[in-house]
Amino acid sequence: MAVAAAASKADGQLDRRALGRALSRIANTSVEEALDGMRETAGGASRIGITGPPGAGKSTLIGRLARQRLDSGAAVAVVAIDPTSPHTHGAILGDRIRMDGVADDPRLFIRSLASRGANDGLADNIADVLATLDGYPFDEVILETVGVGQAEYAVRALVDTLVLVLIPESGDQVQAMKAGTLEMADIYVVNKADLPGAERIASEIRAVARLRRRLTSDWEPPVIMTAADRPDDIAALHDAISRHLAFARASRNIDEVRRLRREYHVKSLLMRTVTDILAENPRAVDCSPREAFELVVARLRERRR
Ligand SMILES: Nc1nc2c(ncn2[C@@H]2O[C@H](COP(=O)(O)OP(=O)(O)OP(=O)(O)O)[C@@H](O)[C@H]2O)c(=O)[nH]1
Ligand SMILES: [Mg+2]
Repeated sequence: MAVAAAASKADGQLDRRALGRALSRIANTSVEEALDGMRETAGGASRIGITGPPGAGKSTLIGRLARQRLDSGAAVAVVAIDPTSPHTHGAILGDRIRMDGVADDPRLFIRSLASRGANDGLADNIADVLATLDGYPFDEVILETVGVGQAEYAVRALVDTLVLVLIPESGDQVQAMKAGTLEMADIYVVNKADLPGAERIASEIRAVARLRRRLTSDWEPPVIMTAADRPDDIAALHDAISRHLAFARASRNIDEVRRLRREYHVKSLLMRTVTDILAENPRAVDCSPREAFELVVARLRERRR
């Protein structure tokens, strides 16, 4: 089983203060410093992405899920990317999880990141953060991201199992998403299933899931209806995640996975650098795109000397 196989990691002592310091350093570091401090580690935790529209109940679900995964023996890190665009509902993740009484568990680590800079809805240093976590004895990293659209493409490359959380009001979104993002998820959740309309949206998603099965014929993404206060629902999601992690571990090409993650990492480091260069040279774009491009490339070269 996914969790049992990795359970030995939970025995390793988690140096929370060292990890906290390392993550704070990353938040304030330049790309050059990030590169200098980077070590590639073998292994690394299983990564579970939980994504969906604002206010879908992702944090609440993660709080419940974390409890189950800790109980099954895993040491768990939760990273939540808070969108900078303001929306008012919901407490911050830490508070929500604390309410569930899991935050005191020594095998749980929680960190929120501002979704600064990145053009894909994630945080521009998320790859650095995940690489840092790989150096600590976690069995699993749960990544919460907001969004329906751009963010899913990015997060897909970074996680082993992608859970898409929708709610009964997401009907129009399901229609709009059919072409792309919806097909990327490994597990669908219709959350707030205590509200009316949950069954209708679940059957719409099932139709998409069946289509995907016809295309790939390996994993049939389950559609799970959940309500935060129904423990059986959370258990069903927990089991589906464990099954998918085991499936992914058995079927994926680990070298290819690493290559894709490295590609994402390099691209995000480059994007940060180019963004810095443009910020330092605001007049750089007062010319043709070609001239602006040449200027940025020249500045990039200077930085590497
Ligand atoms: N009816 C109902 N409400 C829920 C359920 N789960 C969460 N909520 C409520 O939905 C609101 C948003 O919950 P969050 O867990 O903060 O949602 P989120 O998706 O993490 O929100 P953002 O991170 O802000 O995008 C809160 O008021 C929750 O109490 C549920 O199963 N049923
Ligand atoms: Mg949240």
